[in-house]
Amino acid sequence: SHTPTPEDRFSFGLWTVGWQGRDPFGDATRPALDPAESVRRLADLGAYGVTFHDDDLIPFGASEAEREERVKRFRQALDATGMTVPMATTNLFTHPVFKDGGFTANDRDVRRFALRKTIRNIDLAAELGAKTYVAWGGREGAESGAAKDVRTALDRMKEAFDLLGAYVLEQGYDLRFAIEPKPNEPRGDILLPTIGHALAFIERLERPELYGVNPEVGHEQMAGLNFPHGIAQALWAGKLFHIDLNGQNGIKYDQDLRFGAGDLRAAFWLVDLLETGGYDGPRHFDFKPPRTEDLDGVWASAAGCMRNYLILKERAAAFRADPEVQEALRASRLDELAQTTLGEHETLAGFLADRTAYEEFDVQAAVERGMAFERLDQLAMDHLLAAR
Ligand code: 3MF
Ligand code: MG
Ligand code: MG
Ligand code: MG
Repeated sequence: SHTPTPEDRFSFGLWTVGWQGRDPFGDATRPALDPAESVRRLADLGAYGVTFHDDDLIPFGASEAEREERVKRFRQALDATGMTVPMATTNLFTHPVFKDGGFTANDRDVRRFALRKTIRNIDLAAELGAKTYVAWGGREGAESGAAKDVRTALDRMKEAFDLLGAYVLEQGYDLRFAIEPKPNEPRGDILLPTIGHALAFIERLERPELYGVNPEVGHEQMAGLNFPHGIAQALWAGKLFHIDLNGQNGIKYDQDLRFGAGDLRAAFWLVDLLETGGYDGPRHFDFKPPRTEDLDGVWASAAGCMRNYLILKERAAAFRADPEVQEALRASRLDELAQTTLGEHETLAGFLADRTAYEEFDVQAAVERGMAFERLDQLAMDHLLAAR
């Protein structure tokens, strides 16, 4: 069925449906949404969770009393609908104080403020039952070469994540961090620009097991990268803690289209991978309903994200179940890729002595063997377009 239910584990950021359409060239085209109303509407549409930045829920600089009131209203909406909060995050990019970053701002007092702002929201995230804390370093970067000493900035980034990890352990929270890479926008260049950069950074932290990644479809595609390949490597490393699903048309500004718009074939392979690759986290949408839409359009766009995921899930399952596809996979020797290159008990000495591996290897025969990938990919196309 293409109708979402809570078992599908779809979640949305409050900032997605709540986006008012303000962009670098134009003012808001939609009114602000009450977070409690977003919770109810998303629950009605079949989502199971909502996520938030501290500032989505509690305006920056709000009084203690206002903070309590806002959190109370949000909790009531969660309780009334059964919606969960699987993830939360910190806004370290909107307020002008973060113009040069949060964890890696050149100004030390700004870095200390950013850490305290983050810790404050980690407490709320834990209170609301979140299991993942996302960190997108939107302003951690530069527009010019001498402005940021990147090696030193990475020391400060490591210091920040090590400190946050120590805090979570000390508090006994059941919470892991997911770093969200992005190559650029709003900074000219952002630190930890891709999944690969983030994975390498994590291994330098004091407790790498506490940290994974939250890749976003459009962010990798802005850099011209293959998103399903990036996700496969994150899964392979055991680091896919969370995911931001949306749509993007190639290398250009961060489009945040609804999931399934943009590169549809990448979306097909992504869903195929998520559904068969052992990912059991939320299917989280980080998109922006275009500013042409009124509120009805916002909910249509949100519903479209989930519907497209479920359609692609059905199409990918049909592809995998098709006997002709299974035969085509064998013809392309995917089963052979799954065999180790050396035999189970083969020693290095035995390998070096195997004349068939080199001296007697029939190079020409291997050259002449076609890989049959085109037939395989056409079968995928047929399934994606429901022509089979
Ligand atoms: C920007 C993003 C961010 C992050 C968010 C959660 C505003 O391109 O993708 O959305 O996803 O901060 O960490
Ligand atoms: Mg984004
Ligand atoms: Mg985006
Ligand atoms: Mg995102």
